Amino acid sequence: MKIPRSHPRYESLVRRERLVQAWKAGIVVPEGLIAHGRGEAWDYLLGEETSAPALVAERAAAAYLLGASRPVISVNGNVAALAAREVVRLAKLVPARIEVNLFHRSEDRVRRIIGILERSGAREVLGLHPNARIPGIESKRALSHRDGVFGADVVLVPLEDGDRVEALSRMKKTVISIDLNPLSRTSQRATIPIVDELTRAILNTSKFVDELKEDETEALRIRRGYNRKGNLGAVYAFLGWRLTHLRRSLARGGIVSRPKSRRAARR
Ligand code: PTJ
Repeated sequence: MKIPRSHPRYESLVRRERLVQAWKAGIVVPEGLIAHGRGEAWDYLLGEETSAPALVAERAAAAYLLGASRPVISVNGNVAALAAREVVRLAKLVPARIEVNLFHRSEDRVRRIIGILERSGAREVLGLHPNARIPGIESKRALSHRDGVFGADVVLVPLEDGDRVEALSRMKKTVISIDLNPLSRTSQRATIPIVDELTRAILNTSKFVDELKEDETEALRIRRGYNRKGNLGAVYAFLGWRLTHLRRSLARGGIVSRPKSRRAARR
């Protein structure tokens, strides 16, 4: 489907269309489309832009990725469909390995997702021949590689399920999550929960990696100073502020939530 650039929700529609195409190509599962809808609903509430607390978490994520001995980025169907190029760029910057781990795993899907990542510039993507299992997980997402998530000290897990985050935390790994739902078990259990939209979160984290790469002292200071409880509390406070703001706009007779793209189109 051709989406007109002038459409007030152009970017959101492009993302949806990408997911639908990826579903047709056997990369995204139908459950991934539902998951995306949930994410979009939270993004509406959060104002469809990166909040200040999310930026703090993204900076901390960059500092932890740079301080890692074996950093790994885990990729699933939705992530490959929406942010393959961005993930590959981040992996090269750190540098980190990429592993495909799927909840609805089939060898065919793993192969297709590796293909997308390779076409985006990735090399030696793991996932096809797992040689380990994350203890305590029943799903196929437990399947992993010793050089990948299983052996990592810092793992970035975008659009994750809470089970694996808990299991990875039990293995004493530093778990960085990206999930727009601040109430999910993933956000509750991750060492560094990033409550932001996937593409924005990866781009911001890459920017911080670029900045901090040359400043090990600052990266260390950020790692020492990061406070997950305080940061997640700030996300809730931001959400509370947003809802109050929306209620006031409504009381004044305004439009309650005006998407950014519409504002941009009017300029
Ligand atoms: O490709 P597979 O087989 O590994 O399956 C992938 C999905 C996403 C289907 C699987 O991991 C899944 O079922 O995930 P959940 O449990 O639905 O969790 C996904 C979380 O990601 C939800 O809390 C959503 O709010 C959030 N989310 C969805 N889209 C985005 C998002 N967060 C940030 N950015 C998004 N674009």
